[in-house]
Amino acid sequence: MDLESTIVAISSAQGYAKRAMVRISGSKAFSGIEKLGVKPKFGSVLSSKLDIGENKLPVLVGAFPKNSSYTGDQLIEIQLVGNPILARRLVSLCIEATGGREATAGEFTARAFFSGRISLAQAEGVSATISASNNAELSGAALLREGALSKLTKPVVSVLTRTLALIEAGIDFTDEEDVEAISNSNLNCELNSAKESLSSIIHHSVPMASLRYLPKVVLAGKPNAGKSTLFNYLIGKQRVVVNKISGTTRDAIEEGVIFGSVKALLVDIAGLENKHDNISYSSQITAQNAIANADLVLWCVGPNDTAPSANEQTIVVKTKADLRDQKEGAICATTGVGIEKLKIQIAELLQLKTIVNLNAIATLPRHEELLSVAFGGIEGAETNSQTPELCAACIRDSLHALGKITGRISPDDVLEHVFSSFCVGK
Ligand SMILES: Nc1nc2c(ncn2[C@@H]2O[C@H](COP(=O)(O)OP(=O)(O)OP(=O)(O)O)[C@@H](O)[C@H]2O)c(=O)[nH]1
Ligand SMILES: [Mg+2]
Repeated sequence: MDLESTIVAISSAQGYAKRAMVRISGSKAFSGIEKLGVKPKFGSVLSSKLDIGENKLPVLVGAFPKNSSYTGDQLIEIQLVGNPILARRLVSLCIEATGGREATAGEFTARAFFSGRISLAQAEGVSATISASNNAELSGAALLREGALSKLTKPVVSVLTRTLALIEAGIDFTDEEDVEAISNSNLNCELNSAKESLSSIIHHSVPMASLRYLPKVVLAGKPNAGKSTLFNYLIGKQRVVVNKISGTTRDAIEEGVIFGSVKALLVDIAGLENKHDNISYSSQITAQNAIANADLVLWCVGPNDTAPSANEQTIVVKTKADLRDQKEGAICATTGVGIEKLKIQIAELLQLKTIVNLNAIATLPRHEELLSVAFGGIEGAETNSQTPELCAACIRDSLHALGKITGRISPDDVLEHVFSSFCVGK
């Protein structure tokens, strides 16, 4: 991995936006920006103008000195108007001025790791934060960024390192029969304590991917109950056909919606009925499957339908308030009456269902594999506790795997694998 070149990239999201950001990191970052006519001060943000093509554009330039920047090297952040063509032109100008090159995916964070600013697990937390799609994922990513996994595995590493040192000392002193570096019972006790700690970490961890799961909210009820009208209202566009003829919806249609702070998949399905022709039969099966897989059912009840009882999986929604004598607690999806209250009710129920155990540690597939290898190493050491050389080799395997979590023992290919999942500019 080339750590010498000065690197440049657009660090803001792709496409048009209010603002865009271009970042430069490396030893030529300051001299480069000065060549473009801007004289930034360390640790401050300067308002200036840059000649990017035809016009002088107002920009904000933040300058972070070596050792106190994100990357650990000189870092310049230029904010400009969010036009992607101008941002690309600025990248080219900066590359020319610094003699650098365009950054590859995750290279800014990779530099932060190589300069010792962050551990590998923390770098992975940065990537997870960028791609988080809900609160649960954000909390998981925050724990990764704070290095929770590295902190938790640290005591296990100390026990194993100490035990390994004693076993190795024992091997060195094999000639001196009265010297016993570690007794068999102490060895087993240390290995058991390391195993229990690691088992507890594994037990309390949840795969990051499982936090990405979007709860399914299904609109069910009799035909013509007003499900599709409510679906369109909740997603904010005319996505599905609405008609007074009952049996209009045949397929299950899904759209992403945010209820409060929970992102969910809203599903519109066919009205439930006892028809036996071929098409109805398939759409009834589709509808029943959707209900069976729902995290929450919004059971829509028209003015003439009978209401099922509500439970923690079902909210009974009385539709078409305008056509009812008793309007109390009913919604109207053509005018929006009562829907804000319904959304709050949905959000509260979803929040309960998607609650994350704050003590749980979010792990990426790489961590799961390494934790399992480390655990296997300790088990191997226990099995071979009577044979010091084999026992030591197993402990070394375990330590090696734990070291890879924080990145202390990391070959280049692992690092490239980790940072390639980042976006360019981060
Ligand atoms: N007056 C009034 N009409 C409504 C309301 N909501 C829906 N409708 C009408 O009721 C009819 C059926 O609405 P849909 O949303 O298609 O009902 P659905 O439950 O999806 O029906 P299926 O797809 O056949 O199961 C349409 O003519 C809607 O315009 C409402 O709140 N008030
Ligand atoms: Mg419908």
